[in-house]
Amino acid sequence: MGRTFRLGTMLFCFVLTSGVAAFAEDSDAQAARRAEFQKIDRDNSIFVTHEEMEAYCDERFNAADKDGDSILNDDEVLGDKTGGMFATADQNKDKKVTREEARARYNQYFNEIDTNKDNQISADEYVNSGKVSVKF
Ligand SMILES: [Ca+2]
Ligand SMILES: [Ca+2]
Ligand SMILES: [Ca+2]
Repeated sequence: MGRTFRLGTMLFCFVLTSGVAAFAEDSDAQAARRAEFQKIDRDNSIFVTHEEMEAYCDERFNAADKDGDSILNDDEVLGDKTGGMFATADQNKDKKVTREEARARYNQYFNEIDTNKDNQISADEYVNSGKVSVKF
């Protein structure tokens, strides 16, 4: 029994170190993307669905919407780090971003990243999307 336990522990350590090694090969930007992906993938299914992306959009939107009127004005968009995605979400250029505009932008982004068009984003699609400069 002790032997089985030791073998199990060794196996566990091996999996652990190889996991760490895999992560170590990521560049900083990729590691950041991977961490972001894990945040969006709420149920840890290793795929991000449209629903999860929309939930993430709402979360970011609510955090940016300081006065809670469901519209992001210029200050709210550019005033904090959430800029990026929301700054390009303003379709009609009235310097306000509605929740619908924000969701539309995230949806567009989702479709850009979903390179194999299976309506889910895999970790690899996310990390290697070539959109590393896009800030959510
Ligand atoms: Ca998921
Ligand atoms: Ca607002
Ligand atoms: Ca996909």
